[in-house]
Amino acid sequence: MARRIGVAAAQMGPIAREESRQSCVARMCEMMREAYAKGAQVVVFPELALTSFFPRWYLEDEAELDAFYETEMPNAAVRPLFELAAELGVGFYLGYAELVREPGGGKRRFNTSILVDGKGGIVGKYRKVHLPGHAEHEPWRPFQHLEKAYFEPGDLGFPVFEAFGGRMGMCICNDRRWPETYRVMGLQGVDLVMLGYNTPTHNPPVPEHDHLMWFHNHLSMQAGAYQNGNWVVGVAKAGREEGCDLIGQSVIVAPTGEIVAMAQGVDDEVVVADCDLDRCDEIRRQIFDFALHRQPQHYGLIAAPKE
Ligand code: ING
Repeated sequence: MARRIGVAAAQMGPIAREESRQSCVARMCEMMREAYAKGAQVVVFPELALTSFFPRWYLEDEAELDAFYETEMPNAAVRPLFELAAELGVGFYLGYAELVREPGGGKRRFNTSILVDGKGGIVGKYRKVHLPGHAEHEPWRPFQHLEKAYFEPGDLGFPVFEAFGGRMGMCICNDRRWPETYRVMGLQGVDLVMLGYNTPTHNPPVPEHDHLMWFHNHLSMQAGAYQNGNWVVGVAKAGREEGCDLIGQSVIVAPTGEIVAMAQGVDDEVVVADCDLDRCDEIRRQIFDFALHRQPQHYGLIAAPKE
């Protein structure tokens, strides 16, 4: 019996700096209902889906920065989404900024995603490993990309979780550009990788590549799908957000690397595909049969320490 699962990419349009979490959650609940009506059992929302993409701003005041993070999950603002998930029997991926208060008074900050099942329970958690951008204020830029200042690299690795009848993995935005991300999950037999992204149409250090942002977005996810034989669902926060244009083109990618569904606009938009998880075997039993073909004795450099 094929392991089929209805998957929705719930792309979000801009989130204003002053927009409340309640407003974002209401938008996501509306999209979850639409996804459910279209046959989805799991809905993927973007990276940092509860607030505007705040790493674009240099924030000197710690209290102002802290206001963009969640200190508990779920919490009052997000609970309606968890309750709707349980009501409809629909799971979801949610990206958000996580603030961990340490016993000694310290704070740890992560760019985080969770996987919630159709009963409204958290079944998986991931913290973004590959942090792009810069750690210091760089006034020359039309907008900042201060993820290296506002988050620390994830400390959970790339785990894979049993849910929705298969093996589910997560990553976040820049992670999707790194082959190691998909391979570590592929070696754990992942069937479906979910990810959200906030990707500006303009990359200040390399403006000559701006016209390639859409191509590199899909190239990365299609390669990750094909080279590991898994589905990939990549979901944008899109549109002109606080003066910064973000790419859309959220997609659902089959293990063959084919794009089977794509968002058309740059606002809130739900696209759904019927994903047969057994299609992973078309790839994993053939060209990328890891047991049969991999030669790890030659791959050591990939995991060698940087220094
Ligand atoms: N955003 C971007 C991304 O990886 C970026 C950062 C933009 C990297 C342009 C390279 C080029 O899609 C996040 N949030 O990682």
